[in-house]
Amino acid sequence: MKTFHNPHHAGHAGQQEMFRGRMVPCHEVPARLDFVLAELQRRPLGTLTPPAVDAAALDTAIARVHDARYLAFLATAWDDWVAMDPANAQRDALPSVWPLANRHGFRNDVLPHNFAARLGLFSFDSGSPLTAGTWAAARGGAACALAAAQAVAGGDRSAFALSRPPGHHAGPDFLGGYCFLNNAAIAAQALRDAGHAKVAVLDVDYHHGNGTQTIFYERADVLTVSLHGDPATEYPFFLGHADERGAGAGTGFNLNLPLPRGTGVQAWRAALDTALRAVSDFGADALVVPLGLDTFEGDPISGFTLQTGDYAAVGAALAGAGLPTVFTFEGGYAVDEVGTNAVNLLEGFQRAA
Ligand code: Q9C
Ligand code: ZN
Repeated sequence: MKTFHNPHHAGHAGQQEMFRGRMVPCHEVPARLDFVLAELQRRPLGTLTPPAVDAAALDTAIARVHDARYLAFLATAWDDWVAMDPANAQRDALPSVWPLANRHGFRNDVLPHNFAARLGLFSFDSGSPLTAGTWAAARGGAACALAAAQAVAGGDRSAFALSRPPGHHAGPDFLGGYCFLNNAAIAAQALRDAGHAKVAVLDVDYHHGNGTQTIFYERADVLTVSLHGDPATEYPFFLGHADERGAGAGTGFNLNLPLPRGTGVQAWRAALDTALRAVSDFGADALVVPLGLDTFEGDPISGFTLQTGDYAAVGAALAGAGLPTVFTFEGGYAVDEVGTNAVNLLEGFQRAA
């Protein structure tokens, strides 16, 4: 399994996120990736390189998934933030005002000139700091996803996009949940564009993959499946319920398996089997796994109780799908254990594949 790691990731290093009325240190820190990289150096699964993708091909791949208006916002967001006030260069950009959707009458068709308003327009939480290096890091991550998809489309059994910031909460035109560009969706679309007729996304992060669900919600060529903490109590709260089955042509091509906080490995593995059956019934010819390790018992912001020793069997179960597979690195905030847990899963996959 080739791993493509993002050389620009450390440029995205938020200082603080808003949590229950105060600012707390960010959970999504550069050390997360460093620990996975170190573990892959200790227990190699294949080559470990930065992605080498054509810049124009990368722009195309990103634009297949994200709206032009959102990408234009992201590309200049840091400069626009600093232009508001030179002192902002020392502070992360966080939103503080949002246009509520649905019946509230706020417009989202008129692009505000005010940067704070635009940041709110394109985001859904105040926990995802945008910093000087965010755009380069997010783009570098998309390059990892594209390189991994290209490797798999070229015949590799599997590939790993080892990047941060994560991606599965980012939608066509919004950031949130520490995510800016949806790496898993970029990989899935790249696989489609390379000729894979049916691509399944099986999201095993603790949190519902709302961005990926939204991107593919009306499509029948990409099945999205997510097992996650029940949004009734868990982030991202406003999506991820079992009755969301897709819309229009995509009806029947989204499956959510919400599980209560406190779920242990036995019930979680049963849900994974249900997810894998759906992938098989769909007739997928390629698989993308948004790989969050925040299902771990020791995760500081999550509520499942999987153990380090459980992850190899999870990897083996995923290999049982028998599909060319791209993994994208998502959540997992128990920094000391995230490398061991990630490589346990990937090694379990590789041994069984
Ligand atoms: N202070 C991913 O795992 N807020 N994103 C949690 C805890 C957001 C998680 C609040 C969690 C986002 C990729
Ligand atoms: Zn997560």
